[in-house]
Amino acid sequence: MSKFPWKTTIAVAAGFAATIYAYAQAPSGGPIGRHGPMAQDGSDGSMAQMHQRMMQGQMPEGCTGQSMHGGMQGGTGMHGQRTLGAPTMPGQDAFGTIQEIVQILQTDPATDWSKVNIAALRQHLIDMNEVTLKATAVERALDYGIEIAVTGDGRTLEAIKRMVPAHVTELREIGWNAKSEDLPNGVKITVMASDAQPLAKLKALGFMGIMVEGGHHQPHHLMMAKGEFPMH
Ligand SMILES: [Cu+2]
Repeated sequence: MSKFPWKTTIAVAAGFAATIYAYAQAPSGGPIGRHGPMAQDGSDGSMAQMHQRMMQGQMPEGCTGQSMHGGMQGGTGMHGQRTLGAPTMPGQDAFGTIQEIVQILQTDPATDWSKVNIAALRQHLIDMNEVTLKATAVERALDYGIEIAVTGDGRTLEAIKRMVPAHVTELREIGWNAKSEDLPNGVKITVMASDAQPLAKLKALGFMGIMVEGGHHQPHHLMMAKGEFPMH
């Protein structure tokens, strides 16, 4: 596989996926897809702003109040059935993620199409799928931390080698006492407990909970699509 700049591209797979997934489905209960998965109303284009709104639980501009929690509001019938209108589901989370990014790029007049690289984003989303759904994670409690052997073969192993060490680097940047080392068929992560990350929490989080810490994927995906990650 190509060498992608995963050092700066880190994980947080599930958190990302969940956020975008929720976002993409936002209009599910509303009256007939008044807005698509993302800023089809032409609003925004700034990932930073969008991310901020997502974190605040707000909707894209132009959306009405029923979307984010629409399933339980507006379009819900007496017995809980949704009011169905135009479909909004993109089909797959990765498909919806790319669709959203393309829409953002299309609504941003500053997009430099000579640099846009959707294929790179797709490869990263395949990595995320492999690591999230197919990697084997064997967790072992240490006296003051947790050790996780993350292994796989073929495409899964490639994804582990790209994503896991890069994520551990990101964890260190946010203050975690974490390290990774190569295994023949994967990567071993060691995370030591701290006041902020007590042992019980690390054990509870386990591999995927630790992988979603941070929240770098959304902005990184847009950067990848824009071709703004240096290849190395
Ligand atoms: Cu990602």
